[in-house]
Amino acid sequence: MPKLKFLKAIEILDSRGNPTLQVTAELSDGSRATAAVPSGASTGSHEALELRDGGKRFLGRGVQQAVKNVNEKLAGRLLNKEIKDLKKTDKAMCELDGTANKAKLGANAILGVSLVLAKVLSVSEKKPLYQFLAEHYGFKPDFSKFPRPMFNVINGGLHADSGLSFQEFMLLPTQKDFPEAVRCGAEVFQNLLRLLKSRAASTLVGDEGGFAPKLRSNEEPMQLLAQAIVQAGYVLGKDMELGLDAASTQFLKPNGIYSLALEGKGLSAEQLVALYAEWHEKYHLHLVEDGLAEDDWGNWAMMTKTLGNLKMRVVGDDLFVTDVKRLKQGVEKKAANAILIKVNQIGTLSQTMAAIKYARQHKYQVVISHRSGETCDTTIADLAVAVNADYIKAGSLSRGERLAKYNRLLTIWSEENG
Ligand code: 2PG
Ligand code: MG
Repeated sequence: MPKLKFLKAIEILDSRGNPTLQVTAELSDGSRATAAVPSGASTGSHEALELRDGGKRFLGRGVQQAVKNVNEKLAGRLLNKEIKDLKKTDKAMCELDGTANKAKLGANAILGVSLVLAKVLSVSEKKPLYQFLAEHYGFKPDFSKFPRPMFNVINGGLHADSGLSFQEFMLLPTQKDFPEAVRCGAEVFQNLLRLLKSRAASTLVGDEGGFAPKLRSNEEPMQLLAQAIVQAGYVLGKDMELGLDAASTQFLKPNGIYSLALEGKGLSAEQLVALYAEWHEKYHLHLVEDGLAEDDWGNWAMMTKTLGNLKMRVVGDDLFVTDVKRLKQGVEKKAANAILIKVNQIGTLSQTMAAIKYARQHKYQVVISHRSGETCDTTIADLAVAVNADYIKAGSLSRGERLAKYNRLLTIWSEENG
């Protein structure tokens, strides 16, 4: 068994120009790999802690302390040790941290090491990362069933200054063939560009590569998507459905009312759920993520009952934060029927896998997701294939850090089905 001979983190920049960690590892057999850590903007308050330096450097967002924690504390614990069981190494890092939310060493520090150790072991075993991950964590991928992409082509909320309360308006192609699904999404994206140009609306993109025009209402993006789909020669409801990440914690007011700024009106949880149901009828809205706020458990059950009856996916992101403990609560309360998985919400790959397994056991659908602050690291594409995820959400069809994930999936597809 190879030993860990080299482990080094440095500070790099993510897609928003904010610092994040890149970690490189080398084993005694010469295998070498590098991984980078993503970062969110609309973060759930129950996520593991992302360690930032504060102070003047990078407006307080530096990660020098997290880098130091990798290079001194985590390297001190792992160097010259055999690396073979990732559950053990992840556990060792969590124990060294000793806090419930990785506050001492930083979830960004721990995740960087967790990811790079998986990558370097896959190199050592001469296996593609997705195959290594599947075997290591006991999944049996079915390569004929690739995750369905969720293309976030109109950006709002904290990801753009479009003024939209809802954060992500997504295209969900129905094609089973992954390259066809990508083509369909890309064609609609290009038609959306034309449509916006014809209306003299802005075609600048937001954090996740979706357009961010200033619109009059939160419904207008749904109308635009429906139109772009027709213009591209596709049929809404047949070739394509729609998805929405409301990220609603961001517009919940202390009085329990969800405030839609563009419309100048506030909605109760029941009214918001009724709106999703209406959009299901009108626009084939198939999936709603964080349709209600992260601690609104009681209303989540009401939402899942209502939308679940329409066969819609009700996805918990900030609600579950990739944490088995919160997911267990969700299963007990029948709060949702799908979970969004983000590796940095929990901070190790092994805990991420545990959440995915628990979700599967309880018939929850699994969505593997990027963060709004990304790098060109493509680990989540391999992860999605390894666990046979139902969906993958990696942003729009522009911006290199988003396309890196879809292009990696196209590569895996061609290796396995080509
Ligand atoms: C989300 C994500 C990713 P962020 O809310 O699902 O799209 O955004 O990374 O800003 O939390
Ligand atoms: Mg979300």
